[in-house]
Amino acid sequence: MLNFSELYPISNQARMAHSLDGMWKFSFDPEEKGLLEGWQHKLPDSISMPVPASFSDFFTTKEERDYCGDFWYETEVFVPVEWEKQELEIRFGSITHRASVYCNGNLVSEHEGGFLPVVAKVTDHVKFGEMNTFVVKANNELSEETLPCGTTTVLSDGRKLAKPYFDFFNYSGIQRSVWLVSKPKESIEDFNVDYELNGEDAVVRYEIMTNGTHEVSFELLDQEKQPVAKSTGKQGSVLVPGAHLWNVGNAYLYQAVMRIWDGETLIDEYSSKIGIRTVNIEGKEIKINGKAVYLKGFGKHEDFEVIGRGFNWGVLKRDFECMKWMGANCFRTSHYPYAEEWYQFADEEGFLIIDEVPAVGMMRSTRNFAAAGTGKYTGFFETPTVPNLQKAHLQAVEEMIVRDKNHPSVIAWSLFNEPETTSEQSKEYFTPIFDAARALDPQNRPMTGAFEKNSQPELCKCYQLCDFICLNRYYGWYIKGGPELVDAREAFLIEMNKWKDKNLNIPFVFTEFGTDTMATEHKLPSIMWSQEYQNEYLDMNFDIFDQFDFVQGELVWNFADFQTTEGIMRVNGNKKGIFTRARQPKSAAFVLKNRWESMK
Ligand code: GCB
Repeated sequence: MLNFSELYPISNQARMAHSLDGMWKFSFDPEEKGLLEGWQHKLPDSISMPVPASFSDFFTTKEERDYCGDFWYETEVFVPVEWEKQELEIRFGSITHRASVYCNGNLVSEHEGGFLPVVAKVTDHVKFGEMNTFVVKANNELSEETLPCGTTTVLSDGRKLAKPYFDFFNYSGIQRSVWLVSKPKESIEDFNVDYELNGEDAVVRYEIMTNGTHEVSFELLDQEKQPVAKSTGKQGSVLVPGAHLWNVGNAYLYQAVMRIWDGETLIDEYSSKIGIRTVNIEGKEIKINGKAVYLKGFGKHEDFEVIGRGFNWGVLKRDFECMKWMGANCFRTSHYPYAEEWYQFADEEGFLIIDEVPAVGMMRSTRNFAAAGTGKYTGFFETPTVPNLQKAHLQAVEEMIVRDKNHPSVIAWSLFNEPETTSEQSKEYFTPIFDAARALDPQNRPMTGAFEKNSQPELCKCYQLCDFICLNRYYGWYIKGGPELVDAREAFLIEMNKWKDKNLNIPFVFTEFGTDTMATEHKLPSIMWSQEYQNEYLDMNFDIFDQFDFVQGELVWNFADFQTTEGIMRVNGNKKGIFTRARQPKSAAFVLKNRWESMK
């Protein structure tokens, strides 16, 4: 059980959410002297730093861009006297990767994990009617005991360097919005909804968690804000006659309004948009509202020029416009839960999301994505660090599901990306993770994980945990690329036939397939890295997908080019984007658009 509420901040007659986004103060602390010198009270020397944003790409020196270790943020905020009777919280959408939060010098929260909210109760530490100082001590080192996995090395000049076991830049900082939240002492802490469809009608079951004993009410408003159903009690259900369903590409959102009452007096109110829809797996099909849907779309990243992984509504808007233009209906939040605004917008747009926990890099190689293709990797789940890692993994699963469970866009949970899955130890590691996730989701959504090439049907010990299977496959890129494409096709077919022979009778979704492609390169005949090759590779993959009726989705890698660690495998980042990093289409975008539009 989480000891804080993850509800997204809102303002109404009972609550206030005051944005703390803007320019904060910032200091690196390579010598880790901040605490001893009392920086938790106030930063001595500082520079300015925008929030939300990753700090790296603002800088003009490598030392600052690649900084690894402790770093600090500070802001000041006035807290009005009128909030004295309220409960106050500071809420960060995330702090990457770990943080201690101080209010006027007092430690109010410690949090591990860089992609889920950090919430601290600060009522007992704020000064009402005065300015208050909030300080964050953060750290972005990587280890094999925390998610995502990697190591931290020390260079000969004494600087620390993050060595990710994953293929995206280790962007860090306060990368999502920050809010000061004032809410009643007795308040709504969480809620669950789940749905049953009966012909034209729907039953909405609900559960409201509060920290008190007063009467609770639940009301549903339609899109015109007209009441359509009402009930009282912390748990219950309401009937919605002639329900408007939330559908793919055609979203209908109701407003759930929850209130706590003392007789006629309102104590607290929280409202949230919800979409009535069901998700289930039936044989080889993924069904939304009982209708089979083929997933078309992308693996994405939160990644953009200058702001790194910082949340930005403009980037979000452009990405959705590009995805809609292409006829996509789905994306995977590879390889971590995204800022909550992505899910809110997907709810509005009728997009489907496979929500992924930051369990990436569970293979001991800085190039696991490449090593994957060659079979060279060492057992990951056989080291003394595993129990701590599993604890961090379970915590991230809980925080992700509690945060995202009420979004209609979320149709499945991905509990890992490309771990080692062929040992008994991997099965022992993942079984409790899947059990915990299943117990947490009130909507019993399907559970899955993304499997790399070594997770072959005859070797993998973890696909059995999944309700549908996600495959990341690079036949024609990491395996037999360029002139060998014809053999890549054969090898791909051999693997697919082995899966077919298993008769699993469950859906498969390709969650990665793609080629690095330079937007500058054209070549006739094609060559690897040219736009023509990306198209040929895609055509070969489509030909395979279309031969197997259990393939129920294709999420190409990646939506856009993105930043990675430097190295011989990457040209200023991963270039597998269908769009450039500036969100302009490569020619493959037109190939995919044609295919996806014709699949409607
Ligand atoms: C993968 C990883 C992804 C990489 C991709 C690649 O298998 O899951 O994070 O970016 O391959 O392009 O190599």
